Amino acid sequence: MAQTIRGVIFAYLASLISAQQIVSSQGTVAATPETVTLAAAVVPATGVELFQWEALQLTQSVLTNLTNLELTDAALFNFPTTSSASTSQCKVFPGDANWPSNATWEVLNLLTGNALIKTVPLAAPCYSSWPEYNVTACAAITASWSDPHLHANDPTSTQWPLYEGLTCLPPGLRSEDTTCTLGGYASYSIEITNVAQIQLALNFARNLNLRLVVKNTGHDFADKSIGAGALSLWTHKLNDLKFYPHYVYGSYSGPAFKLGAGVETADVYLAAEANGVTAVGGECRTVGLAGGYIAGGGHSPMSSLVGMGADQVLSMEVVLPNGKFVEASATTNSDLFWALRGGGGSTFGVVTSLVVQAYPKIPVTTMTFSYAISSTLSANTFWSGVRAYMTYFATFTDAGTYGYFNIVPNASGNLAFTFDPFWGGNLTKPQLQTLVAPFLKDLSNLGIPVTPVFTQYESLYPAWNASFPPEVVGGFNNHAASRLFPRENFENSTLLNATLAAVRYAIEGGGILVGYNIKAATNPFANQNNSVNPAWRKTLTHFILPGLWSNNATFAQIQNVSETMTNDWMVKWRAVSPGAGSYMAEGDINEPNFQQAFYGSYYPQLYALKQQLDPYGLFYAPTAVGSEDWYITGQIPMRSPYVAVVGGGCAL
Ligand SMILES: Cc1cc2nc3c(=O)[nH]c(=O)nc-3n(C[C@H](O)[C@H](O)[C@H](O)COP(=O)(O)OP(=O)(O)OC[C@H]3O[C@@H](n4cnc5c(N)ncnc54)[C@H](O)[C@@H]3O)c2cc1C
Ligand SMILES: *[C@@H]1O[C@H](CO)[C@@H](O)[C@H](O)[C@H]1NC(C)=O
Ligand SMILES: *[C@@H]1O[C@H](CO)[C@@H](O)[C@H](O)[C@H]1NC(C)=O
Ligand SMILES: *[C@@H]1O[C@H](CO)[C@@H](O)[C@H](O)[C@H]1NC(C)=O
Ligand SMILES: *[C@@H]1O[C@H](CO)[C@@H](O)[C@H](O)[C@H]1NC(C)=O
Ligand SMILES: *[C@@H]1O[C@H](CO)[C@@H](O)[C@H](O)[C@H]1NC(C)=O
Ligand SMILES: *[C@@H]1O[C@H](CO)[C@@H](O)[C@H](O)[C@H]1NC(C)=O
Ligand SMILES: *[C@@H]1O[C@H](CO)[C@@H](O)[C@H](O)[C@H]1NC(C)=O
Ligand SMILES: *[C@@H]1O[C@H](CO)[C@@H](O)[C@H](O)[C@H]1NC(C)=O
Ligand SMILES: *[C@@H]1O[C@H](CO)[C@@H](O)[C@H](O)[C@H]1NC(C)=O
Ligand SMILES: *[C@@H]1O[C@H](CO)[C@@H](O)[C@H](O)[C@H]1NC(C)=O
Ligand SMILES: CC(=O)N[C@H]1CO[C@H](CO)[C@@H](O)[C@@H]1O
Repeated sequence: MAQTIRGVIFAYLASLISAQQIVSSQGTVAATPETVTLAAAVVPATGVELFQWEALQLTQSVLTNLTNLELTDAALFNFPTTSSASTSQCKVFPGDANWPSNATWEVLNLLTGNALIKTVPLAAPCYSSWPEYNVTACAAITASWSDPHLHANDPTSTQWPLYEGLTCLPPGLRSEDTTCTLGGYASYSIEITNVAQIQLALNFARNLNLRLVVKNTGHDFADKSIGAGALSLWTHKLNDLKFYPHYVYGSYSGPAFKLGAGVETADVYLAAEANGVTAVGGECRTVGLAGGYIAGGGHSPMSSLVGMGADQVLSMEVVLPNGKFVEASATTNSDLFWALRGGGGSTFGVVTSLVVQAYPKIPVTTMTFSYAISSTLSANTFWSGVRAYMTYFATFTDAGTYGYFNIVPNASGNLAFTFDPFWGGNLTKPQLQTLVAPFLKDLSNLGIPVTPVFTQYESLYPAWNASFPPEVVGGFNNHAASRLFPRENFENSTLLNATLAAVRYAIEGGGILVGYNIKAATNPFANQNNSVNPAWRKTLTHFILPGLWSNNATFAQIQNVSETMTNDWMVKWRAVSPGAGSYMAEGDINEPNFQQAFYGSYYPQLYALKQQLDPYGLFYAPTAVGSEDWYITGQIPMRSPYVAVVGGGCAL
C-alpha cells in the first residue's frame, strides 16, 4: 500500500517564501527539484561575522515543521537526543538491506535544495559500460587528467587514484586496469553551498549509519577525502574570501582574511598581493587552505619566519558530528579550537570558514642551482655536498629561510641535487648572498661546481608564482613517507652523519628525496597553542621519501616498493630520530604507530576529544584520530591494505 508523505520545504530567499508541498510514495517522489528549496532558516550571527550562506541553518523549528506536516522521513534529519555510540558494528553499504531506498535519497535531495549528486566516476565517458559514454568528452578528460582543477571540480574524484583502487582511469594510462567501477569513490555527494545542507547530511548519515567523507579538492596524499559506499560532502564551492584591513579579535589587531572552506591557496595569495599584505599558505596552488591544509598543521614558505598555517587562525566556524553549528576560538569551544588546528581533517566536524591573520608585505629572494654525479663528481663527493648543506640547516632556518630541494636521478640516471628554490623570505638579494656564502664556499672546496641564480622579488606573490609551477596530479606511480628530523640531528656531528647515512641508504635503494629545510618559528604574535604535531616545533626538516614504480606495475610490485619504503628505508630514518614524527598531510598511509608519528604526545588528548564529540563514529578517515577503532572491508582483497580506502567501514 502506497503511503503518502507530505511535507513542507522552506524557502530561504524572500522571493521563494511560499511553502511548497512534496508528495511521495514508496519508490517514487512526485515533487520535482524545480518546485522545492532548502530546509533552512536564517539564523543571525552571534559571534564572528558569518558569510551569508553560513546563516542558512537547520534549526529545531525547521525540523519540527517537517514533523508536524507528517513527512515520515523527517526523523532521519533529527539532531541526536543522546550522545550514545552507534550500536551497529559496520556502516551500511550499498546492497545491504538497510541501504536507503531511492525515495529516501530523494528526500535528502529535495531538503538540501536539489544538491544531491549520484556518483558517476569522472572518466565514465571513456567506458561503453556507462550511459555517459562519449568519445569527445573522454578525450577532453584524458587530455586534462593531470590538471588538479579537473579533480577539484568533480564531486568525488581524487587527485591520487591509487587508493580508490585504480578503477576508471582514462584508457591507456595503465595496462593492468581497464574497467570502470565505483571503486573507493563515494556513492553520493552533496554539493555544499550552505550550512543547512551540511547539518541535514550529517544528521542523515548519522541516523542511517552511513559512511561519511568530506571532499574539498581531493589533494590528500592518503586519499582521506574518498570512501566506498559513503555520502560525500563536497565543500569546494564554499570559496568566499573577505579581507579585513584592520581586524580586531581577542588580543589580535591587524589585517585578516575570512576564508570559506573551499578556497584555494592561489586565490588567497592573489588577494593578499592585491591588498598589500602577506598570507601564510603552502607551496601548492590548488590545495584547500581552510580545508585539509590548516587541519593538518600547514607548512609554508613563511613558516621559518612566522610559524605554521594553523598558528595563524583566529576563529573557525564548524558543524559538529551532532549536527550543531558552532564557533571555535581561544575563548569559545577552546578545546575544539585547539584540536581543529593540527589534529587533522574529517575528524571533529566540518569546518565551513575560518579567520586567519596576515602580515605586512616582505621582500623575497630566491636561489636556484643544481649539481649531479658525473664522471668527474663521485657519489661520495655528491653526498659530501649534501652533508655540507645539512650543517647549515639551523643557521638557514634561524634566518627565516625555507630550502626546498630534491635529490632525483636526472635523465641520464645520475643523482642530481636541485634547489627548487632556496627561498629567502624577508631577505634582500645581498642579505641572502651573505647568508649562503659560507655554504657555497664549502661546495667549492669540495670540488662541486655550482652556478647559483639569485632573484629578488618585491613580495611573496611574484616570487611564489615564478618558483612553483602549477602542480601535476592524477598519477599513481609512487607512495611516500616523510620525517621531521629534529634540530639535534644537524647540530651533533655523530647524529648528522647517521642522518646522512640513513637518507643516502633510501635514495641509493631507489627512493627519491623531496626535501624541505624548514622550521616552525616561535611567534609571540600568533596563537601557537594548538594541536600541530609537536615534532614540528623541534624540526629543521620535512623530508618526503617517495618510492617509485611504473604505471603498469603489478600490484605485487607496488606492494614490494611500498613495503620496502615503510619497513626498510623508513626504519633507518626513524632509528636516527627516535620519538620524532612525520607530517600527516604528506605522510605514509601505512605509517607504523601513526598515532605517535602524526600526533605525538597530543594523541591521548585528541582521542579523548574525538570520543566526546563523535561517539557515533560518524567521521572516519585513514590515519585520522580514532581511525584505529575501524577497519575497512577490502573489496579487492589482493590490494589491501595498499588500496585501503576501497570498501565500507566496520568498528573493531
Ligand atoms: C602538490 C601538493 C603540494 C602540497 N604542498 C603543501 C605545502 O606546501 N604545505 C602543506 O602543509 N601541505 C602541502 N600539501 C598537503 C596538503 O596540505 C594536504 O594534501 C591537504 O590535506 C589538502 O587539503 P584539501 O582540503 O585541499 O584536500 P582534500 O583531500 O579534499 O581534504 C584533505 C582532508 O581534509 C578533510 N577536509 C577538507 N576540508 C574539510 C573541512 N572543511 N572540514 C573538515 N575536514 C575537511 C578531508 O576530509 C580530508 O580528510 C601539498 C599537497 C599536494 C598534493
Ligand atoms: C514553520 O511553518 C510555519 C507555517 O508554515 C511557518 O510560518 C514558519 O515560518 C515555519 N518555521 C520555520 C522555522 O521555518
Ligand atoms: C559528448 O561530449 C561533448 C563534449 O563534452 C558534448 O559537447 C556533447 O554534447 C556530448 N554528446 C552527447 C551525445 O552527449
Ligand atoms: C602501460 O601499458 C599501456 C597499455 O598497454 C601502454 O600503452 C603504456 O605505454 C604502458 N606504459 C608504461 C609506462 O609502460
Ligand atoms: C591552550 O588551550 C587549551 C585548550 O583550550 C587550554 O586548556 C590551555 O589553558 C591553553 N594553554 C595556554 C598556555 O594558553
Ligand atoms: C645529468 O647530470 C650530469 C652531471 O651534471 C650531466 O653531465 C648530464 O648531462 C645530465 N643529464 C641530463 C639528461 O640532464
Ligand atoms: C621582516 O624584517 C623586518 C626587519 O627587517 C621585521 O621588522 C619584520 O618583522 C620582518 N617580517 C617578518 C614577517 O618576519
Ligand atoms: C604567473 O606566472 C606565469 C608564468 O609562469 C605568468 O604567465 C603569469 O602572468 C604570472 N601571474 C601573475 C599574476 O603575475
Ligand atoms: C651526539 O649524539 C650522540 C648519538 O646520539 C650522543 O651519544 C652524544 O652524546 C651527542 N653529543 C652531544 C654533544 O650531545
Ligand atoms: C662525520 O663525517 C665527517 C665527514 O665524513 C667526518 O669528517 C667526521 O669526523 C664525522 N663525525 C663523526 C662524529 O663521526
Ligand atoms: C622486493 O623484490 C625484491 C626483488 O625480487 C626482493 O629481493 C625483496 O625482498 C622484495 N621486498 C619486499 C619487501 O617484498
Ligand atoms: C536520488 C536518486 O538516486 N534518485 C534516483 C531515483 O531513481 C530515478 C529513476 O531510476 C533516478 O532518475 C533518480 O536519479
